Amino acid sequence: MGVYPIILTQSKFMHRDHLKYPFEERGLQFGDGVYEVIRIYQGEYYLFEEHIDRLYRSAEAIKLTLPYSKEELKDLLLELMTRNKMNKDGKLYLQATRGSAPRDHIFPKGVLPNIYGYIQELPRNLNNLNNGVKAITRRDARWENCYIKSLNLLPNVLAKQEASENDCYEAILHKDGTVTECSSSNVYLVKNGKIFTHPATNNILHGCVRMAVERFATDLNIEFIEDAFSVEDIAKADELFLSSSTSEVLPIIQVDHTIITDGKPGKVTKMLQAAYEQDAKLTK
Ligand code: PSZ
Repeated sequence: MGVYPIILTQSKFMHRDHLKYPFEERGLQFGDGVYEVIRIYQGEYYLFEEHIDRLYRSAEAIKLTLPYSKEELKDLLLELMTRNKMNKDGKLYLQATRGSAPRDHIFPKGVLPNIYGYIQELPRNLNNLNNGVKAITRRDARWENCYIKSLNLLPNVLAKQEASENDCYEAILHKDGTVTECSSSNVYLVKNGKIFTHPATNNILHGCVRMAVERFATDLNIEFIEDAFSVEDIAKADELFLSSSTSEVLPIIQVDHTIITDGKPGKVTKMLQAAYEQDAKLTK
């Protein structure tokens, strides 16, 4: 799906073909930066505030000062949408790095962050949403600060690649048997009508859709319990699902060789999907 031609760099707009990246750039050389992916429905950002807040939290956690206020950034991102005349379903990718400077681990002085953002078309994957997806389990080999949405994604990339090589959509990650999250989504287990998921500690990314799922569960009078489940618990689960900005609320119907219940999306998962569609003002 195509990237729209006008991109945001620093505080300016330009054609994507004109973007030049310096030879020495801290995002490229150190992964020294943070990013966000925001879902777009019909030309409007979904969970906009939540994503902007998280970007600033991530930036602060790596001691990166963004050169504008949240309001200024939101205005720039809205302008990016209108400049591209974007009115479809899609996503925004936005990253901020510690800038361009001679390669040195120590932070450069007096250097502004490099920022770029672009939008891309992305239709909803109704087939996955309706039928569910398969997952593998893998050891969570990441660092201790997974709440930071950092550009360092190598363990995530390797886990997702293994999932793909096993004809699966996601890799469910675990630390000593305790499930944390997936390579690029949060994961939940449903048992006896209750939702279980890893608490929002430093070991997981605090998903914006995860926050929304908690809100939907509360509205639906479904218990949302921030208590981690184990890889062993998966075999006894009634339902399993994951969430992310691009995946939405997505049923998981098989994990490794275990089929979850009858291999079909479960009742609670479907209720949350319906709540999501209502919240995001979607029509199927
Ligand atoms: O397009 C994509 O591939 C996307 S869009 C969002 C993600 C991937 N991932 C976000 C993410 C993540 O990377 C990890 C490790 N855990 C959870 C999530 C879900 O975060 P939200 O709900 O904010 O998208």
